[in-house]
Amino acid sequence: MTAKTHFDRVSEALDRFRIEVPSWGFANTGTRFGKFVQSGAATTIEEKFSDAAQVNRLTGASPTVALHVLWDLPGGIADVSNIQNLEKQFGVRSGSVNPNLFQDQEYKFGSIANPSAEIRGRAIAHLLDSVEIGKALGSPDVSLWIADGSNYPGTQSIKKRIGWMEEALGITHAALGEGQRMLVEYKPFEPAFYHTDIADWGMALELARRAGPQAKVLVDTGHHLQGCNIEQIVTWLLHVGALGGFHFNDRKYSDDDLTLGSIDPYQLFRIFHEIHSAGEAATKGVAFMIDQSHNLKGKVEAMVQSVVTAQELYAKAALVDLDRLSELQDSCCLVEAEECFRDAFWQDVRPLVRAWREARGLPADPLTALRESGYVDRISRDRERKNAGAVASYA
Ligand code: RM4
Ligand code: MN
Ligand code: MN
Repeated sequence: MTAKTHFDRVSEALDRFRIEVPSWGFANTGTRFGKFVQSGAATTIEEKFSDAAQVNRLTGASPTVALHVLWDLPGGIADVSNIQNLEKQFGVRSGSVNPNLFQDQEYKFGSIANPSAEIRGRAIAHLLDSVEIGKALGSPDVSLWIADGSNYPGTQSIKKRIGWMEEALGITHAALGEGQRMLVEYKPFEPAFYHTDIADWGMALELARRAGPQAKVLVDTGHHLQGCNIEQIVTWLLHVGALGGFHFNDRKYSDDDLTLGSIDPYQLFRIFHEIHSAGEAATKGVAFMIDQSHNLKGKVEAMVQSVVTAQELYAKAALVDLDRLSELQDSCCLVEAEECFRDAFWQDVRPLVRAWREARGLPADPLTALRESGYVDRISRDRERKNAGAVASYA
């Protein structure tokens, strides 16, 4: 393959690559032990939009920002016009709408899987509000993370809770508009530590299936038990037409929400390889989203770094010679096949990505451009006083 071909492949891949940034990735977030407050962290939805727009300006790849209903639209549907004004003001659009069924005191024993019919009803009402918010904003995806579960064996009926979830998701699906989707996320642990009601992709897939054709599965890369082969799950979900999207982040131990590709870039490369090899038609609707919380790194810098890393790994995966790999696999030439695969991973695509950025009128080095823009210094000054009052303690 010539250098020209490599550039073409990288350009083609990057021209279509979009990754959504999470509003909560710009705010003060932390661990369950506390928060390290950053003077530049976003304290309002306006500041979150401003930061998201800055990331998009530098990378050209993140035109949408995911919203968390309770944090970003505390007034519900009444806040939609405010969001629409921010979209106009900052030039980035609303992305997935994320209901919040984990924060309120009433959800101590669950939301849509709570034994109390009254609490389940409130959770369903919030899901329906989120669907309406999505319609009003014109954002296609309502993205559900159900935090329900229990901490001790025998304390809850796993079976009854399945039925309650089926009911709630069916009702939510029935309210979806045309073209609107419902993404079902899974997670094996945390906040509950004995059982999580939607613990893995099998449960998410079955619940999505029963809810209806507009329900798909969302794969959060941090939501698996150690050693899980995530790319195999991705391939299966693509095979059955049920892959809705991703929440990208990296992890070393649990749901660490570290910068994507920071611990195991080869894993993200392998996931992107499955996306590339499935072909454009099969992966058209698959939403790429970042779900990270930067506890120690600067928020905007970390987000730019994440988008850039995702672009690089996506570009690398586009360099796998799929025809040759397929022949080698079929003839069981194991070492040659592995080397063909690894060859793409070990290519330094950064000069090609840089050339692509320049060709598209984008800064050649987004992180340097961010530093030179003075944006982080400015927001750190402007927001310092507001952040000084932020709550940092654990207890
Ligand atoms: C969860 C999950 C959800 C995200 C929340 C903040 O672990 O990943 O997608 O909305 O965190
Ligand atoms: Mn997630
Ligand atoms: Mn998570």
